[in-house]
Amino acid sequence: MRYVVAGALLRERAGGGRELLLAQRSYPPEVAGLWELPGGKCGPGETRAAALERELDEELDVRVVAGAPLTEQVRLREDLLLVAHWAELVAGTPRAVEHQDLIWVDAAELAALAARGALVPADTAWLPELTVALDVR
Ligand code: 9L3
Ligand code: MG
Repeated sequence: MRYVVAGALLRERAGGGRELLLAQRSYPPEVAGLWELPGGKCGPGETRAAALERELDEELDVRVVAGAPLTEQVRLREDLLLVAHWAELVAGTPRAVEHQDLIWVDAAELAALAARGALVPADTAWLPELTVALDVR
């Protein structure tokens, strides 16, 4: 089994509450313009944590430490499983190196994006877990 690992980065929003980083895909055409948790494929022999830390360095130019996995996993293909981990930002400010754009969303903004079909379909599996994390106060 090969893995694609995506990162859930949370931060405190000024004025209260939490927000989640979403990245807007620029390829392939089926999902270009849709928002995802950033990440990518694990290399051969690479741990999922190491792959996530490398991918977010490449895609966002930040240093992160991968934390616990989210519960939901999504079968993308017979041999490809999409997983997500919480990630802690340790250095840098995310910038869109490979994506069209980045946004930080609260629970209501995440729900609004989902309602208009603006999320990468596979990533909607994490909506319940992400919403709970964003709603904690
Ligand atoms: N994918 C889906 N949701 C995500 C990520 C990071 C990736 N949050 C899918 C899109 C591609 C495949 O996984 O089909 C590999 O991702 P990438 O290496 O193109 O980012
Ligand atoms: Mg990627």
